[in-house]
Amino acid sequence: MCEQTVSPQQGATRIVVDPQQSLFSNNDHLAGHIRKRLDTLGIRGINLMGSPGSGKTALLETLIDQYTGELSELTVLEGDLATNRDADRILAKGVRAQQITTGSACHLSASLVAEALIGVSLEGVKTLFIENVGNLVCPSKFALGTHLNVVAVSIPEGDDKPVKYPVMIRAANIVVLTKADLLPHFDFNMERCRQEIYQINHHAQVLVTSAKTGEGVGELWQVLQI
Ligand SMILES: Nc1nc2c(ncn2[C@@H]2O[C@H](COP(=O)(O)OP(=O)(O)OP(=O)(O)O)[C@@H](O)[C@H]2O)c(=O)[nH]1
Ligand SMILES: [Mg+2]
Repeated sequence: MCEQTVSPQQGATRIVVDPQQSLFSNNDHLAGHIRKRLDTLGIRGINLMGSPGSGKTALLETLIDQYTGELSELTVLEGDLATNRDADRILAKGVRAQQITTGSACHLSASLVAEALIGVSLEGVKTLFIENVGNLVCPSKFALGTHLNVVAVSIPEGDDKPVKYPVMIRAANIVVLTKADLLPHFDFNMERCRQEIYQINHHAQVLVTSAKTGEGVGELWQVLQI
């Protein structure tokens, strides 16, 4: 919130800025520019979020494996606090990738994405994936200019994670329940989990995938391309 006051004696204007509100509005403004650029180029931007280790990079690797078009149509920005490991995994699949290392920040921001995009050729690209920093709260607050928010929740994390971290579920267009091959080893109540996601966000689509077996990944591609 930005409050403006005028002192009658001095005619001075005092502007009081709420730093958090200002941070979000600056971020939203820049995200709007990124969105316009993606729209102009005909690129679909996807912000992939989820806890550390929920299987985001593995899901991207499997999406790449199952992509039926040219790999040059895909580009990935990888967000992590440290290391280029996730970008290296994507590059090893033959897809352009750029790592963004945030140092201590627990989420990506529109400015980090805009900066990373300076170094990336978007020619011929149809889909831009942005893997956010592993975190089930903070990334949901920062728009990146993408068209879809995809949230990965893995079976081993437990079926209560959506209801315990509703802020992220509220931001999701698609919730992907990952590591389905591990279902036999965990007490994961799929039906209750789906219902709780629906209660938090009845617009979110819920898909179940496994990067190990490839289950559900073709269906995810269909939903991403609509
Ligand atoms: N069994 C099984 N293991 C998986 C699956 N997907 C990912 N894993 C394993 O889960 C671990 C984490 O996977 P990543 O893809 O690195 O997870 P991430 O969400 O990208 O992790 P961060 O980038 O560190 O947040 C690795 O040991 C993967 O092999 C899956 O579908 N099935
Ligand atoms: Mg990763």
